[in-house]
Amino acid sequence: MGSDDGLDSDADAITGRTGTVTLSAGEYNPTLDAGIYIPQGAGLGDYVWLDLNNDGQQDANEPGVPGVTAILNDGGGNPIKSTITDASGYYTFPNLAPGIYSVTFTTLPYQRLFAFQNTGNDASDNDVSSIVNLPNGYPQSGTTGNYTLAAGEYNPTIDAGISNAIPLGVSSILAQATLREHLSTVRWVTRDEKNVHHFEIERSTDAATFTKVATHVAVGNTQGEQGYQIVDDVIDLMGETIIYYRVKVVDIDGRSMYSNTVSVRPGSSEQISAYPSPFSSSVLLEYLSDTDSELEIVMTDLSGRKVYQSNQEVKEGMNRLTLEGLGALANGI
Ligand SMILES: [Ca+2]
Ligand SMILES: [Ca+2]
Ligand SMILES: [Ca+2]
Ligand SMILES: [Ca+2]
Repeated sequence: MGSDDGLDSDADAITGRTGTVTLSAGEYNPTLDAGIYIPQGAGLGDYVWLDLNNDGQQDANEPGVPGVTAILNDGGGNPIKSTITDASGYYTFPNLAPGIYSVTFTTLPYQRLFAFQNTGNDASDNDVSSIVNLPNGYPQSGTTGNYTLAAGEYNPTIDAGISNAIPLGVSSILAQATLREHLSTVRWVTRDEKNVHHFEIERSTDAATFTKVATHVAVGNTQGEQGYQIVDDVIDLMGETIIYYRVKVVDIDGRSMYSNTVSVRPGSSEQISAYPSPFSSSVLLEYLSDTDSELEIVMTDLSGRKVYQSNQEVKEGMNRLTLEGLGALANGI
């Protein structure tokens, strides 16, 4: 019936049987819609696919994803049984009692996310609407909403889409640097790494020309903050007034982004370092003072223009000062 064998019913309207179809071992034939499932009770399925164009819809050129575990839950979300998608990405839970069900999909391919959910035609969309993530930020599982099956109803539209997009980068990176004797310690904190490969620590004495002085492997995929540090021996640069550092984030595909630029001052026994965040209007200063005194804070941008000035009381030892309300001035100290 109908011109599209993928959409029509292959059951004979009178006998309820399909014609003879040859299946090889393990093969699932998704074109046998009505005839295979309906005779014994209700059921649901039936597909996990790779959403190549990331539109949340199954397209003709997009492949099924084998080996994904599908868990059938009752109306209370309690697992009842599980199966695994076949070589073509299909799964089915046949012969179910009428009732309320949801499906949880787990064991996704390595470092993949779910596709856009409930976008467009429900017959060919991704129905995963509730996702539990692993510590590395990738999904441990995703669960659909609830579906009500009537007696004898088979619902093949409960599908999961796997996103083709590989997320990259970090949502933020913040660096700081301190100098003790002739050793610079450069610390940086990332937030939400996605497929980060490594970091390159770059140094400059003029804030214009930077040279790579170290590399550091990345955890790669994180949720929340992750800290790193390296120590850079600058004994040959102790005659410089100021040494700048920045950290380059390199993704697995070679894309990169930079942290803020930070600095240390070899010529001064008093050390100051600033940790501006590109996403806030405040700056944290760490200032190592020889005496109790008043510190005049002057910030200039990279062209030497004065952009901020204030006086702060400091005590002998390490002082931590937060400067608020800097707005757009928080870059380029
Ligand atoms: Ca698609
Ligand atoms: Ca849907
Ligand atoms: Ca659907
Ligand atoms: Ca389907």
